Amino acid sequence: MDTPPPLQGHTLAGYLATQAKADASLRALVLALAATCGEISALVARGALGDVLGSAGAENVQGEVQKKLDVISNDMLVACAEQSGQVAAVGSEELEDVIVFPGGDRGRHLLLFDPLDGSSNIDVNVSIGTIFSVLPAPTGRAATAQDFLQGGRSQQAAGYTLYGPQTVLVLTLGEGVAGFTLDPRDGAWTLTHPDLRIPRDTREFAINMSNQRHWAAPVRRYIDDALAGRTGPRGKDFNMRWVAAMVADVHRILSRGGVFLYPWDQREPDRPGKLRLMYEANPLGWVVEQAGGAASDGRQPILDIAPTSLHQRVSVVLGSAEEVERVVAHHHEAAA
Ligand code: AFP
Repeated sequence: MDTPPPLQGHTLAGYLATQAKADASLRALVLALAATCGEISALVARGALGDVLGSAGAENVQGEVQKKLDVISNDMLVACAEQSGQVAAVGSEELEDVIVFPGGDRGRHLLLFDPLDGSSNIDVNVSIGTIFSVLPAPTGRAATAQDFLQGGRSQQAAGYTLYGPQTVLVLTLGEGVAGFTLDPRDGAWTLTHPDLRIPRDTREFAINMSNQRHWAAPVRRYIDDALAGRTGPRGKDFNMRWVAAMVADVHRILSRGGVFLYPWDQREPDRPGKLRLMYEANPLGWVVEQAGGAASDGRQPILDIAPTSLHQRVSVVLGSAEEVERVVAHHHEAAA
């Protein structure tokens, strides 16, 4: 029998204690976030029994109809951040403006989150998740909305919880990616995946094919070549998966490889993409890079993008490095 990696079986707190990049403040924040995500997981699991399904009857800043669980989980994460004492201010996909906490010059971190990613899956009992990103807060003064506009490489911690058949927390602190499984009996997180790695090549892609006619030429070319299979230019058959919750598609890619695309399309030419840079692309892009994969907007690494606004959207290609590089090459050739 193989010897298990040394940290397997650690609690989340035990794991954090071994991480040189996590100081006491960051450790306390990650533990607080994990505890709240455990509570969200319990609500998700109760579903109709907990009266948490259905619409909240309002729209968020993105113009999307909010689900009850979007609102509940958003409020829980805001409260978690404030009560942790480690956070100066939060930004959420569900909130138009950032919230600066009273005494917002003391918290060491800024927290960004998508409280419930994949909202359209909630009422049909399909996987959803919470995505978070931690950035450094300014010191000696209160945080402002402008302080959130830091590139993805400034992140101090990032990850997600996936509420699926099991609830898992996937975390990076900038030295690899670790996965923890929640025990719903006692709310404990145990390290079950000490070193998640994405294989460089794959035969699986994830994209919403119903948008095919709207894509730009480089994306069409990539998907056409994959669909041509063994007798086409790629010389191999591809499989396709699409969960409509990025967090679940990314988790599959972390588990067995694959490439995920949500590209720009011509329906709204002025909009760079559908996904949000600060709440989705940056945290998941960093997780993917830390697991040996790549994350790009088709031209440059997601993490190199200098944000200009909190709710900025972006085109996303991420996952197995060879496939991402191929999509990027198609974009560069088309631009030449
Ligand atoms: P919601 O959280 O608003 O449902 O959006 C989920 C998401 O941003 C991302 O998680 C999915 O990959 C993508 O949208 C699905 O989009 P389509 O519904 O256009 O396939």
